[in-house]
Amino acid sequence: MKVKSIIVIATLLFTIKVSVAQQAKQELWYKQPAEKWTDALPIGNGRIGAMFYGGVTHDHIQFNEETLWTGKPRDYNRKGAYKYLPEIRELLFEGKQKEAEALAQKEFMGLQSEAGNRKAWVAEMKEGKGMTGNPASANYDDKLWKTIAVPAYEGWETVGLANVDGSVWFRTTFDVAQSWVGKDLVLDLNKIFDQDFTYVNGQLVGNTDGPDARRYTVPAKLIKPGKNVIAIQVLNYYDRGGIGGYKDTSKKIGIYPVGATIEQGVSLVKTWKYKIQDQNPPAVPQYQASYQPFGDLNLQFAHQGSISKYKRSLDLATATVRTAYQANGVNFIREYFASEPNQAIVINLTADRKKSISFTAALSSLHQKSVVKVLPNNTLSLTVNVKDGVLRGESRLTIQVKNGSIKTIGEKIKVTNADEATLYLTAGTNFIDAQNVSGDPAVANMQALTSLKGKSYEEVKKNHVKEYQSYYNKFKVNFGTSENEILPTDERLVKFASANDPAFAALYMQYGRYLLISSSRPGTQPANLQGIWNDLLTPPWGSKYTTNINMEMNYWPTEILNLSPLNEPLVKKIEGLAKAGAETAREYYDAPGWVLHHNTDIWNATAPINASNHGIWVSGAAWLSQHLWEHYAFSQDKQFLKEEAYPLMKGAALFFDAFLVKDLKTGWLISTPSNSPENGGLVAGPTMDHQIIRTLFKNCIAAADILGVDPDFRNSLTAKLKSIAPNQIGKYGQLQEWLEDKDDTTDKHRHVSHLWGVFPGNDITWSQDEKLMNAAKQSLLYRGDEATGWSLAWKINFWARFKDGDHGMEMVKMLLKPAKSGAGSYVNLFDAHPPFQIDGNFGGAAGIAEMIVQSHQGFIDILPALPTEIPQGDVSSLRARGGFEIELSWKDGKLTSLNILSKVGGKCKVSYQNKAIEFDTKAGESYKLNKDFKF
Ligand code: FUC
Repeated sequence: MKVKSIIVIATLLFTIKVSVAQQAKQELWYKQPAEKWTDALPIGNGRIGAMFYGGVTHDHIQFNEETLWTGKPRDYNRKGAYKYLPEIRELLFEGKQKEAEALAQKEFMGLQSEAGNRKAWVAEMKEGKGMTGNPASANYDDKLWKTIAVPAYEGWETVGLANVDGSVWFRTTFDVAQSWVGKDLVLDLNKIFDQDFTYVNGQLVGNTDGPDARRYTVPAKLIKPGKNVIAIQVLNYYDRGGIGGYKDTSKKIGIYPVGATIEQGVSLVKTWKYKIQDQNPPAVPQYQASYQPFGDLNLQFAHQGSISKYKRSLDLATATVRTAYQANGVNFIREYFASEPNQAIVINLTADRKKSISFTAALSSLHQKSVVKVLPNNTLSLTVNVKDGVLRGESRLTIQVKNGSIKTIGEKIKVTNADEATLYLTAGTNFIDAQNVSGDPAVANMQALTSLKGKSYEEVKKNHVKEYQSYYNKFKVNFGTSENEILPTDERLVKFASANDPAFAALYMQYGRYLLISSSRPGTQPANLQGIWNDLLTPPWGSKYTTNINMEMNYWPTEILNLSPLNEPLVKKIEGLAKAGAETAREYYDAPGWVLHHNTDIWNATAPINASNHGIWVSGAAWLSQHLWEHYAFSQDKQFLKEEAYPLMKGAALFFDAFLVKDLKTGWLISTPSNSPENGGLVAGPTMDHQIIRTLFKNCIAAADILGVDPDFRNSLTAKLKSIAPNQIGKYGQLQEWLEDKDDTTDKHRHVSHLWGVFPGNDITWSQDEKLMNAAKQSLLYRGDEATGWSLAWKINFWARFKDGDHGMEMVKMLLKPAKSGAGSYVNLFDAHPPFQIDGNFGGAAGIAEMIVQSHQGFIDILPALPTEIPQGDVSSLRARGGFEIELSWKDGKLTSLNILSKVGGKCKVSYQNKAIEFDTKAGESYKLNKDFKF
């Protein structure tokens, strides 16, 4: 072989090796299928999302469509609530917090949805509607009833009655010894969700509605020696149902003589008989609506023989999930992705031996009202109607095969001996916008299927990858290679806290970007508490939008991590909220502009919800306005500032212009009534509000200057700005959370709201006020490190701003530890609050970026908080305020090269450690600096 060709081969080999290494860095992978939902791998096109379990003989694909929610367009505002505002304020000024909260709870909370007729339904259930005979009676024949494990503290949903609310009868027997005769007995069932009518030998012995423990006395006269019968009618209105027993499962439910103990009695922990009486309980009033799962696609494969070489993976570079394995000597590959151009979930099944693809595909849904139908051309449709709401969905599954046969059997599609099969799953709802639900759910399906006509799988995949990479490829990160890179992701996660694996942190950044691209594409709804992934009918916190931190955290990575277009859904949402929030401003505060309290949903709810001790927090609109301003600050897009951002920001500022009141004691302008998110109850003047409002006013003043508009408004804000209550340092050297110096240094609350000014705000910075910065740091030290998932992520950002990269890295390790019962990350690296909440993924990704570059102090700060454990790396293209894109590399913890691309021209100020330079730039030009910070 000639020398030249050896070199060519060597180069080729090297290239292959390098690209494989890069590939590995951007992959989550596992040696086994998912057992739980949080093991499964997520995909999404911003509108449709899915979770893949990757089982060999049974693959489960759970999917969502982002507009399927409970509820309907309605007025959430309590009319004339503003009449109570002066009295609530007065009570707070007088220090009567409890009285203020009580009045606010009564007169100031939003309106709930309508309640069903509980009384009538309970009467019907008691009369035995839907049952034959009287199931309470001792000699009732329950032979044909099914069986269920009792108790189930997490609800009957977890032991076979998934998705059941309503009335269910339970029956069992217990044996009574001769020695018990003549004694009263205690029937201890502890928790029942939600209401019960409990009978022994046909006689009612207890009826409780609500959370109280069920410990009923059974009179001796009801008991006979030998077999006795317990029958319980359980009425469940919402969420988990059934006989719960004890949370601590070492404690038993059972029956025993009065004066004895459960250990001396008969355990009732066993299999009981049950019968569902009715599944339509009356609606429970809700403040806001919940995001809903859509359906499930189940694939059943006819594999014979042993299975080997199993691998389940998610390639972040192409947004493609893959399951690969060998069965009976044949290599099978399944590829799954969510196409934005073709609005479909696409699943491609191949094998390296012809005629090997045989399976059945079926659709189902948790929704009680759901129907699967067979349509022409081997297509299935699944239609769903949400309970307690007006939204309907339709999904379609169609399959294309190469060779082999395809037919429908019953409501399933059966593919036999194909060489290859491609499944297209589409979905739509009747949601058009928060006021309009007149859409046709079939339209999205038909459009998607039409767009797919005549296209090969390869073409569809190529278009998907191209569109996805138009976002994903904008940013690259490399923190070097580490030994653990070769490990499956779940094993790597276990080791991360104690191993040197900075590359895993880089992967986590890219995973955050992947999740945001997958859940928030232009034209879709913003990412909610779970992005777009949810498999529960009653998800935690409704899987909606909490605006006192969580919704905003979802959008922290967009600007810095070069995903700016993904803000579009947030901006559109803010427009909707501003309309709804104007009504809330009028009804609650008799004020102009718009206001948003601590939560919202798909219907743009803006009124206070839940409880007055945390639901009355007024700064949602102002905080969201910061995102509008930041979008301008990073992009310098004046048209956006003029047409979209400024009118919304102005509306938020107009509200506070009217809302702020003079504090009688200090003379400062304060925000009242409000709350330091979820800590300390209803108060006058929480620090966070003042930081947010001050920032809003400053940004509005700057925007009005840039746009040359509204001089009077600008002047009025400038005048008020000086009077807003300032940040204060308290007696423990802490930054005060409240107006008064009343912080508790042992308070470990997950919210660290008064540090908003440090991050995401810039109300407190090193260059403006070192003392305040140190006080803020002291407050964070008092709060401690332990926290929920999103709170850990927030703390990464704080430590980055405090310029303590090593403490930041400690927090990264806490976020990236296996979530067993506490905070951390699940097997699929979803953030665990717990439970799953996606904000931590986004906040964590943004926090690592803040360690590399910051730009909130009027200059670009290079490597401001580099952790010792990330000694080398290269990054392109992080974005900085002023319209700059930064490419940099470092080695041994020191900058080795820096390239700054100026997108729009103008002055650039950069600083690295104690070096700083300032230079003029031209739009489109790059400026290279060496390690000594010289051109
Ligand atoms: C806020 C937080 C909770 C949770 C919820 C969704 O209320 O305080 O921890 O994240 O939002």
